[in-house]
Amino acid sequence: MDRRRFVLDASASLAFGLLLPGRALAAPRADLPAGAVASAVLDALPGKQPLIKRTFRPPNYETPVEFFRHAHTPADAFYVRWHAGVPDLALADWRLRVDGPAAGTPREYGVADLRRRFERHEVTAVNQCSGNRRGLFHPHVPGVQWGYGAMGNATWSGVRLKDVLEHTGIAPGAVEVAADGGDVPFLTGPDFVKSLPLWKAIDPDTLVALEMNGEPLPRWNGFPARLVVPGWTATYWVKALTTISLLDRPFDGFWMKTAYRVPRGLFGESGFASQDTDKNSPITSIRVNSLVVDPAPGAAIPVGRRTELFGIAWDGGSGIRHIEVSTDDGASWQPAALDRDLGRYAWRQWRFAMRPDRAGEYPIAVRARAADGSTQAEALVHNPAGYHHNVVQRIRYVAS
Ligand SMILES: Nc1nc2c(c(=O)[nH]1)N[C@H]1C(S)=C(S)[C@@H](COP(=O)(O)O)O[C@H]1N2
Ligand SMILES: [Mo]
Repeated sequence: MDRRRFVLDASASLAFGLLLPGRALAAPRADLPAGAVASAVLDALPGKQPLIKRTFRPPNYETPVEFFRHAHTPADAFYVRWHAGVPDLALADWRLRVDGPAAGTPREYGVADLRRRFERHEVTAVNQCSGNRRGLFHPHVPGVQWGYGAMGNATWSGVRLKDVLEHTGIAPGAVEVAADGGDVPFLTGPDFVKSLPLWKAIDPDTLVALEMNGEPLPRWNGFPARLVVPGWTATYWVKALTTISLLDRPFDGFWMKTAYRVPRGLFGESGFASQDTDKNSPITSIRVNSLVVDPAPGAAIPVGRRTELFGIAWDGGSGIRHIEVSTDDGASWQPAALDRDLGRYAWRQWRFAMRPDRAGEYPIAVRARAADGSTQAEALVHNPAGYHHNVVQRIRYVAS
C-alpha cells in the first residue's frame, strides 16, 4: 500500500472542502433528531458525489436518501465506512493470499488468476452497516451517528469464495474463515479482521467481488476485491482484501470478540455458534426494514390530487412479502404495490398512491413484512452498540 497517495487524497479532499465549504442539507428530514440534522454536511471525496460527512478520518460518509430512487445505488454515491486509513492498492502487485491452519498449501491469486480459474458469479444485494440509523437511537449510543444512508443496493460480481477456498483446500477441521484487508493502520487501534462461519463462507452467494454495478470497485468501496456476504450486515464485507485464512478454531481478534456484538437472543439466533458466548452473539443477518424515499418527509403535497409515495424495503435474504402504508397515524393500513423482484438479497422498491381530501397534516407510517414472517419493530430495541434500528418509520406530509 502507498501511504503517500492516501495523504494526497486526504489533502485534496480537504482543499475541496475549503473551496466548496460543506453545505448544510437544504431540507432537514423531519424524522431525524434535531442534532443529527444540524450536523449533516455534504462533502465530496475524490471520485464521489457529495455525500453526508459523519467523520473525515477515518472516512465515514453516508448516501443522501435521494439516491435511493435508483434501483442500484450508483458507485459514486455509495456510502463509505472505514475503521482506519484507506489503502490505495495497485492492481499490478495486488495478490489475494489464501492460507491458514485449516487450508492446504497457501496460494496467491492476482485478479487475472481469479478471473481465469473461477466461474464468474453475481448477486444483487443490500450492503447495510450494522449501525445504520444509530444517530436515531434515544438515548444516544456512542459510534458513528449515521442517519438513514449507511446502506446501498448493488449488483456485485466476481468469484465465489467457496471456489477459491476449495481450490486451496479446506481441511476437515475448518471452523471459520478470516478475512483481512490492506487498511493503513492508525497509530492505535486493532487491525480490521473479520471472520465467517464456514457454512456462510461456502454459501454459493458469498463472493470475492471485483465489481459493483458492472464496474471495478471504487477504492473507497474496496478496490480491487472485497467480500460480499449477502444477507449479513456490512461489517463482514471486508474491503481491499489481502488475506483469507481458513481457521481450525474461532477467531478472537477485537472486531469479532469485542466489537459488533448484540445481547444474546435479543435478535434471535446468530447462526454463528462458534462466536456466541453466554452473554452475547456477533451481529449477523440484516433485520427487515423499509424507508420512504419520495416525497421527502415534511414535503408539501396537493389536496385533491394523486401523490405517489415511493420507497424501498429489504431484509436478510428471505425476501419482502408485504408492505403496508398508513396515512392516519397507524389507525388503518393499506398495501403498497411491489416493483420488480431484483432477488432475495436485494431491496424491493414499492409505490403507494394517496389523494389527500383536505388540507392539513398527514402522518405517514410504513411497515414491511418479510417472507420469513418477520416484521419491523414498533419500538426501538435498545442495545449497547446501536445496531439493527428497524423501527417503523413515521413521517408527515402537509397537504395544501
Ligand atoms: N478493509 C476493511 N473492510 C471493511 C471495513 C473496514 O474498516 N476495513 N469496514 C466494514 C464495515 S463496518 C462496513 S459498514 C462496510 C462498508 O462498506 P462500504 O464502505 O463499501 O459502503 O465495509 C466493511 N469492510
Ligand atoms: Mo459498519
